[in-house]
Amino acid sequence: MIQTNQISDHNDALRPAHQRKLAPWTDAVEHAEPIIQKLIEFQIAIPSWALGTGGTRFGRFPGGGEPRSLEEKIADVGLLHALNRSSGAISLHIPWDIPTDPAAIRQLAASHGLAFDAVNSNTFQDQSDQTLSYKFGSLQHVDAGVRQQAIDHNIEVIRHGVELGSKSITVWLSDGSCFPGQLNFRKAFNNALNSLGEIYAALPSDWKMFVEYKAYEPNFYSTTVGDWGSSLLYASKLGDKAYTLVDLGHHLPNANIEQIVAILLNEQKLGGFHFNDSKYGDDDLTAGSIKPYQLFLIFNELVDGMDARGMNHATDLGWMIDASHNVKDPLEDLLQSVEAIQIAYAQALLVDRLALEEAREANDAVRAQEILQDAARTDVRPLVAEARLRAGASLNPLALFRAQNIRQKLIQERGSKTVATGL
Ligand SMILES: [Mn+2]
Repeated sequence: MIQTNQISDHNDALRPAHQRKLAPWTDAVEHAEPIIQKLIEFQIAIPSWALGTGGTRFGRFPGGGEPRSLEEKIADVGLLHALNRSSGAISLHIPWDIPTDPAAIRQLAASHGLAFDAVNSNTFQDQSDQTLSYKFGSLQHVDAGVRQQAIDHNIEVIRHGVELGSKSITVWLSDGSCFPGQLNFRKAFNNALNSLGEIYAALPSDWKMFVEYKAYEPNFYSTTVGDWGSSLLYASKLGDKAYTLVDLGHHLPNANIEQIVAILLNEQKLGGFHFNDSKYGDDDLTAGSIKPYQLFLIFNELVDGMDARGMNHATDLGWMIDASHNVKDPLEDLLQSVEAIQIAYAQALLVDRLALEEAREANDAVRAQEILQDAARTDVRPLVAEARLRAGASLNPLALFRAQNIRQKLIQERGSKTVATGL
């Protein structure tokens, strides 16, 4: 939908202003170049369910032109990637996105320069053709038959992922309880662990399993994988291919997520990341829209912890957005999220780590704060834009999206009443 010449025309018009903003950085080329290169390499996967308007239990207000099929979801992510060259992967959700012709789907994704990120299983709702219900849980369920059905589903998800070239499965369980006394916590834990063990045994040798935790919702009294401690426990018991996945919205208020990240990296058990932002809970808001300083502090620990282990920032962890909210155009929201993530990452790369360590060794809390905030208050947007320019993307993806009336075109093509599958 976006042609190369549209991007280059757009960039030509913006280039003089961009060069002026970039000029201060060209004096610090040694500083800027490695950051630009890392930004070019850094790709953030887009989940298939973020392409439609989200909703709440009170209602949903779709904006029109939503993708009606897996092919159209891939086209939407391809469009994002053409605009920013930083969204080069899509994460599918089974059964919402079952590929009927995997070879064709792979080819379509490749034509947009997209890879397949983690596949996601779904045992938090019942499908119409399903024999047993997940009302009271899935992998933790008191009934072995329900557990087996959930295990079989997860293994089927792995099989779909293999066909697409995916290398990981994310298991998020809504399992838990709503009322005190409802659940035997120890039995639920052991049932979930045994079920996860059967799924783990079906992993191909080069695959990873991400165990995602969430504090509450849809269960409101207990969640069987409710925090990073229980996720780490499951992942540790399962084996080397199992990792904890951190979703920013899945914590209780004021949790110190940057500290969690640091410890998980130290234990070599951080596998993947779901970006979003929130004010109250799992709000699914645009990354960086509420707490950009927290996002920076998290990236500061990510960079520090990955560097301490000699990890490749771009490839050694799974990076994904997980958000689906109610009022914005989903594609515009995703462009904003990707840019917010890139900004936080670039700022974290600016941190003077030697000076920070010296300040820590001297118990100089004032100096340590100055070092962090010096990086966090630096406007790195020219670097992010330069990375886009060099990668063949748009200098200002959001402006180009609007200038090309892309949403209006999608509505013309797909209709104003379309609902993305799964939502
Ligand atoms: Mn998530």
